[in-house]
Amino acid sequence: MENCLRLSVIVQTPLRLPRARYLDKKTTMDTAVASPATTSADQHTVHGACPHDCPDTCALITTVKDGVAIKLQGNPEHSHTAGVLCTKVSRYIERNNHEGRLVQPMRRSGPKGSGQFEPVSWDEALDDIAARLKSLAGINPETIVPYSYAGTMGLVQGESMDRRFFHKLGASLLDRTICSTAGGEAFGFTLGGKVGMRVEFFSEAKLILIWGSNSIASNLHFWRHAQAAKRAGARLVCIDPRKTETADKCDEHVALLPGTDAALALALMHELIAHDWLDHDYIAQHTLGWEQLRERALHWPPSRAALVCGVPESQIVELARAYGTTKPAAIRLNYGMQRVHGGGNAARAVACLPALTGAWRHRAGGVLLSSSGQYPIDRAALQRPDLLAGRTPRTINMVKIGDALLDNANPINALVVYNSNPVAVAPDSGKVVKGFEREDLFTVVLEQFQTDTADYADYVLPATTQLEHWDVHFSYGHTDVMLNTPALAPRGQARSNTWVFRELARRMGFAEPCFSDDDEALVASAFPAGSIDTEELHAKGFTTLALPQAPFAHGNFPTPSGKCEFYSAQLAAMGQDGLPDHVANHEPFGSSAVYPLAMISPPARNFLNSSFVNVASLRNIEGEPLLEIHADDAASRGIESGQVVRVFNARGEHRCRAEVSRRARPGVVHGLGIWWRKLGLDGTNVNQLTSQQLTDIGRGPTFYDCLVQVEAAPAQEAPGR
Ligand SMILES: Nc1nc2c(c(=O)[nH]1)N[C@H]1C(S)=C(S)[C@@H](COP(=O)(O)OP(=O)(O)OC[C@H]3O[C@@H](n4cnc5c(=O)[nH]c(N)nc54)[C@H](O)[C@@H]3O)O[C@H]1N2
Ligand SMILES: Nc1nc2c(c(=O)[nH]1)N[C@H]1C(S)=C(S)[C@@H](COP(=O)(O)OP(=O)(O)OC[C@H]3O[C@@H](n4cnc5c(=O)[nH]c(N)nc54)[C@H](O)[C@@H]3O)O[C@H]1N2
Ligand code: SF4
Ligand SMILES: [Mo]
Repeated sequence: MENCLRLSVIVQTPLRLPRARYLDKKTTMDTAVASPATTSADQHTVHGACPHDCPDTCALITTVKDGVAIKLQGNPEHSHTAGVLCTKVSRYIERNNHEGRLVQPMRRSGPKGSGQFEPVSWDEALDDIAARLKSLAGINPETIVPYSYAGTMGLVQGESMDRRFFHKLGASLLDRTICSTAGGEAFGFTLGGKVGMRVEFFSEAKLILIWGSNSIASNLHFWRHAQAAKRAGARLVCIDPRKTETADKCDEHVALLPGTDAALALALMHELIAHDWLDHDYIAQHTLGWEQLRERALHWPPSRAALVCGVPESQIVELARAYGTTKPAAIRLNYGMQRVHGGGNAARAVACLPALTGAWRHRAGGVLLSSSGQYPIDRAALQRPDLLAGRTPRTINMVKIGDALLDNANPINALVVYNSNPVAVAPDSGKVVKGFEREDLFTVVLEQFQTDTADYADYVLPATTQLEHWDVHFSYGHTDVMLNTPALAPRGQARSNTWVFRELARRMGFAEPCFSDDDEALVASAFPAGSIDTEELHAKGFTTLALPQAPFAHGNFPTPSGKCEFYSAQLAAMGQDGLPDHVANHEPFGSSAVYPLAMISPPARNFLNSSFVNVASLRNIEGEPLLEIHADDAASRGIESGQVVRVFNARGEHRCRAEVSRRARPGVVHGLGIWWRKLGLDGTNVNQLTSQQLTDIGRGPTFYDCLVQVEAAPAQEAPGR
């Protein structure tokens, strides 16, 4: 490994991050390591899959010449990708070759969070980590906590050897709730799972409600189908507090207040009932709880919902007419609308709509939140929960990591972070940072880059990227299985997550044969034999699941009753309302004179959560952390575009640039995310303001249920950049 030799010369003194440049700028790749898709004398292409947390899960083709990636493009043969990648992943080679890539294991050499590290060998790092974990596990393994999310969505690098390791150890379990559990579980209680329309049939719909989704930014390949529908005469309606780039391109924009979607959905039901735009036969045969839901919906005339949602009554009436009278009508729901207290109920209310009108009868009718429940993934084989051997460790909710790290009664003594950047992405960062600062907390971070979280590590272990490791992927926006074959040798001393957990397992003395499975064996075990076309997967890099075109045309919902459950006995048994209802925000708009503005923090188009924030060409497009604010709210505070503002509430304060924007409605401000704290104006990001409160269903985060006040920062305090 010539790279490592060169590095050991370069990296002699303790490192000061993030400013120090600790990597050689020129990237030297070794030879390609895997079977190519096509080959010529010195150049070949390799099939891959985009690993990012995005519904599109694109098929990639990497062209490799002399061991160096020279081109990355979308696979034109994969119909969902259609040869097109988003701006972010078009820059994946830039990200891969980035001078900030971590290429050497490092040990902390200064105070926590100072970003001071010294290089160590893999053996030294792994021996010490294993020894520390062993000694903690000897007292109580539950004091050890894994923290991971969807930095890669891959089944192998995201949820295989890592889970086996922590199961065998008996570590605390992590409730991975930070994104989708409110809506996901709500769909489970209503439709029976993360199931719904096939994305490709949206192109045949005549009405599409794009609900809580900025599709152009975060679901580009769905947007292609919506555009095709529009060209064929469909009407597109965007339901979103923010006038997004997607709303700009729709026929209609319903700019409701955050957290009021259930009220809107119930008012739509009210109108469907009042005008008898109902499919009585479908309701009778394939739904449960119609009489109760009818009763509930009749309490929500549009006039009432208009007050709650902060939109004109006439707009609700018109939307209901369009939904009740246009066939086929499709709803693209996304997770943006469920990051509030009532997110679960809201998703349930929306999930009921297509059964009322019988929209499911047509393949271009229904609703899609996530398609991931349709994959026959063998998670027991990948994750081996049997290694718990009857133990039932406590579960930590990842949303509440701030509180959990500061809980002295139930201490966390070691945290192993991978595929996630919690210091930037978890809510209530003031507490998260305080937790990570604990001198008595042993923190290991597996990362590709020196993130905000890596700054607090005791050991930073350099991770491979998607171009450098094996994986196999499901998708939550389409229904193909995707294979990722490594195109390049790992950069420097970077190693895959699976390699690290295999090595740790060996050092811990875990003797089960499953700890020796290599990555290709893990790929092979992800789907039960015969459930997918493995030959096609390996030949083309993708294979399509065999699924019906209109999944619920004849009912057959995967619920306990086999029907669309308007009324859920399961929820009622949990002490919850069995019917969907409007559940007010934890911090309802208008409830506080001190914090009169509702803040949402949706994704910036050129970042993917906190990934890509360090890629200069993309960061330059986004500029700086921004707060979009309506002209009236700005004027009453004497704020002008470009000015630095203080955004604050009882949890904290964050400074950023104001942009007086037509995208904001009165009363709602948008702090686009998710910036790295250390690249922001004052070393914070929007999560300094968000809370650790949970959703009604699914124990999810409430990032968009957050009241703040905004004021101009005194001129002398405005930091330059
Ligand atoms: N470019 C880019 N793409 C991404 C991501 C990214 O960060 N950047 N994130 C990825 C991830 S992690 C996910 S989970 C998926 C889905 O990602 P989501 O986070 O759901 O992203 P969006 O589709 O942008 O949807 C958020 C939209 O919901 C709106 N919204 C906020 N509050 C409410 C509300 O109360 N009601 C309604 N109706 N709308 C509301 C926001 O203004 C925003 O436009 O996308 C993925 N794709
Ligand atoms: N305010 C606010 N906060 C939010 C949201 C919001 O809308 N507003 N959205 C929330 C949502 S929906 C989500 S999903 C979460 C996302 O939060 P995270 O899942 O933490 O996502 P990222 O910020 O992209 O961080 C993923 C990290 O994994 C690393 N990584 C990628 N691949 C690998 C690998 O193979 N190995 C290892 N070891 N590391 C790898 C990347 O370098 C990156 O730093 O954030 C949530 N936080
Ligand atoms: S981030 Fe999404 S749109 Fe971009 S390449 Fe990956 S899967 Fe495709
Ligand atoms: Mo997410």
